[in-house]
Amino acid sequence: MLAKKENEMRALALKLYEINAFKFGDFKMKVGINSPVYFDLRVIVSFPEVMDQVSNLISDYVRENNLQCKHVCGVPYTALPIATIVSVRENIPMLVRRKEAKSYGTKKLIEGLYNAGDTCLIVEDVVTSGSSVLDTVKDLQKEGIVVNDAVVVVDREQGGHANIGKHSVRMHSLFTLSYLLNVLKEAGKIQQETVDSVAKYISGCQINSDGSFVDGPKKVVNEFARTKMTFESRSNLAKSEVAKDLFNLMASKKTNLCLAADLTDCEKILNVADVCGPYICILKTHIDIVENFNEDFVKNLVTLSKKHNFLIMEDRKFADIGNTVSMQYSQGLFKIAQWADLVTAHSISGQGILQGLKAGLVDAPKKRGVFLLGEMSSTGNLINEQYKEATTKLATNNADVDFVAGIVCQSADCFAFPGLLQLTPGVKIDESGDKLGQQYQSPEFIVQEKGADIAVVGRGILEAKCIEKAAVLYRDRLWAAYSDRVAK
Ligand code: 5BU
Repeated sequence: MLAKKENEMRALALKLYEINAFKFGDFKMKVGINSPVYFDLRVIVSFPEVMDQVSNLISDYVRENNLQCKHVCGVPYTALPIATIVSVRENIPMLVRRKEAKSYGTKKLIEGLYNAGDTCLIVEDVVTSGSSVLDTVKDLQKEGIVVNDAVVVVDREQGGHANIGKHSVRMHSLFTLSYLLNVLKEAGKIQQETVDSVAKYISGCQINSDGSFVDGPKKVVNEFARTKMTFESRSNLAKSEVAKDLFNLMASKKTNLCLAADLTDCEKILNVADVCGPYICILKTHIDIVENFNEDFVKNLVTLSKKHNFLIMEDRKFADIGNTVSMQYSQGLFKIAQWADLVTAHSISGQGILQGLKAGLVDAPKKRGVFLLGEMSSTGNLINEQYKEATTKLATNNADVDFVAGIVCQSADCFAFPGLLQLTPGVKIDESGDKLGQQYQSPEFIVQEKGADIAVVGRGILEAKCIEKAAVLYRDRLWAAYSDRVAK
């Protein structure tokens, strides 16, 4: 029985990781310093089986530990649906705490039928300092309701248990952060160094319920700052299989150069691929500018990609509804899904773009991935901060993140998750732009100041007297810039 429960807990822990309910990286926290681990259990509403398991475990916990309560109340908002299921399943009437009192009508903070002196159990998703649980406790207490217990899904072990205990409320947790780290490590999802650096961070960052640090503010090093990590260590955190491969390919081949083979003749593209292949990690195409496209061309390109060990990216910038994208990706003259390891896509149509691309692979399941466009290099482009943020969210927080290998953007602040790659176009040693709005930055600036993991270079190489020499020069300068970045 106990072993069965333990297996259930482990499976759920892995599932939570898989659906991105928690992840490792460099995340801004309410308390002002960045955390290497971030929980976002809001996603579980999209996974009914996970909702069911989480609520079941809470129900079981309440019953098995004989926690007495007349009501159950979820801390708004994430825990509300969980509390609702527990309420219905255990037949315990629910109370709903409003975040703000209504400005009309009854102005009540607590909805539901209760009497002063009633007991209420609190349900919460994640506890850091415990302040959100305590806010709910205070509002219930104002109404004369007694709170003895709070059951939380995850305890980040940063002081919440003690802070809540100081207010005579017992905090129980299904998972502690240490438990989750151990399960992931045993399942081979993360390395011991990840466990150690999170543990170091957590022990140095204990928080009081008012948000201040227990031993005063300390310098806590977050070893998960994306731009400080090596490609090898980031490959462990990638959700996309292609991204994992690409991180390893870059590390072993020592190149973060992507060549934009913007030429209109098949033979010329194949020649460039053969000459520059040894120095690049990706060869990027615009297949719709090719004049003499034929199936042999893509076959030969794939052969060269194997010979020289690079990936092929079709810079198609998909931007339609899922159904159309699915056809554009897999059918028509180009049959992109057949030969391109990676494609680019605008995030404009939302999750449908990812679903559409995935649907395009149904008949030919292959290791494929997408780079979403978070920013552009051209002057006057219309992408704003809000759009950029929404793109990052799409890349990190939905059911299809295993298809997202990275983001095309111009700056390190676009995203924090180290398992994604930043691909940055607009790179040239001679930084003057072109006549049509392209803007260039130097290899060093783009990698060290702008956070690029992979730099896209087109005309900087294609227009050089000797394309091979130019490819070597860009490869060397970009790799040196990356090596310096992670060494600092
Ligand atoms: P260039 O010759 O180095 O300027 O080529 C840059 C390539 O990157 C080219 O294929 C563009 O289509 C592509 N690109 C870009 O330049 N800027 C962007 O923001 C995006 C793609 Br997205």
